Amino acid sequence: MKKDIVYSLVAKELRRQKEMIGLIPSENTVSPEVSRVLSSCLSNKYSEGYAGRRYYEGNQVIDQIEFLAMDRIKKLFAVPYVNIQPYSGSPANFAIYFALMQPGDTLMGLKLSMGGHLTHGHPKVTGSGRFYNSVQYGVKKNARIDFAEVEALAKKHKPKVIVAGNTAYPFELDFKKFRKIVDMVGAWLVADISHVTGLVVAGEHMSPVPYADVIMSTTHKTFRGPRGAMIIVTDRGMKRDPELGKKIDSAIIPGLQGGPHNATTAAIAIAAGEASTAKFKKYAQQIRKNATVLADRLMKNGISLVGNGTETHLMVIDLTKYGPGLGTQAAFAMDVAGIYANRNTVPDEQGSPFYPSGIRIGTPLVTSRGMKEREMKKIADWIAEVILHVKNQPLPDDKKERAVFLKEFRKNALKDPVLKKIRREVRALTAGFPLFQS
Ligand code: DSN
Repeated sequence: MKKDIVYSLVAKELRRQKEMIGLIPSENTVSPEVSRVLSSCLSNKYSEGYAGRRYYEGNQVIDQIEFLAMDRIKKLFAVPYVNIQPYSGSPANFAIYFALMQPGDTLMGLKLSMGGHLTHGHPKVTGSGRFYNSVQYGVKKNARIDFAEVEALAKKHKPKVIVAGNTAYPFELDFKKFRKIVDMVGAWLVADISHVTGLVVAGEHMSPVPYADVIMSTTHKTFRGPRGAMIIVTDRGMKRDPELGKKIDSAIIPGLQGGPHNATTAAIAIAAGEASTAKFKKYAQQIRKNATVLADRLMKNGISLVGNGTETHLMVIDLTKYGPGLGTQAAFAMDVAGIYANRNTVPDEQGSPFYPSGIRIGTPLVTSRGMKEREMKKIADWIAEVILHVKNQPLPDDKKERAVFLKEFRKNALKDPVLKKIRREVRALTAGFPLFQS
């Protein structure tokens, strides 16, 4: 029988990941143990309901796995309640809103263009922006959250929920400051720590546990688990509403989802076990060390960063000084050179969300591959070389000209000798750092 082409596509993708340097800060590479349970027989089973109270038979073992995953997460964060069934971060955030708000209630979150997330109330095009009255706060000139604005907006709009969370914010989130404001207006504090969970459990980022009522996190990213999510209710949240855990559970099923993905549940249990080790603590420390070295070296090479650096695993390269919208060309050229990242808006963006002036990069994946400070310096030098190589090719203002320009830019980049040279050097480096490591 002819082999299904899907297998060769998967092999092609594996080769791409192995040969390239992955700097998308929300991506990571899981341990072989997490990978193994993800492709296990657990995918065959339906388990609507919760451990110990299912709508389907045959869940004796699945129940044990779900209890184990929940216990491990509860221990890791020292919290009383967790739901590990959300399919991913976006539905998990929606489930929290579903449990805490009525349509039309006010939701406050960080603007997407300044490092927030679509589900934090991005207006018009998202569910969170359409079903709720969304009020968005921003960052100051130094790229740090403007807490004076958060306080003023909270007092004016009396939100039901304030989200402290981000996807492209390079600094530590100060949950204590959020709590103070939340208490002034009687809102719920929801911490979306998807990006920094691994750092939080390792003590490398302020923990939201003492301050937030509810915490949401995806389970991949710095946590190094499977694609999934969890919702935690803290002691504070349970004290305020002893039914809150049950409300979250009902928001997930029957509110928004059907059966949980049991292979993911098992992989979360494995990842939680891994995250509780001294080895993981070292790993999280190295993620931050690597990010600091990468940031410093980029700036030494003349590359500007939003907020001039990082306190976490990520940073945003600011290309505004080369003219608006260079993010598209620079990210494409980096990809050709063997380094993949994502183009991103910068605060006070002069380009547009689709053609922004920034590139977001981070270190979780390269750290999982065992890369350290020495490699970060090399990577920074390569990124700088690419950016300086394409910096004089800004995007035309005219829409029609833009499409023609980009087509030509991409065609030329694919055969550009400078980018090809870097790609060869990148391939030589990545060969020494296996993709899957325990
Ligand atoms: N897509 C994720 C990220 O890249 O940060 C957030 O959902």
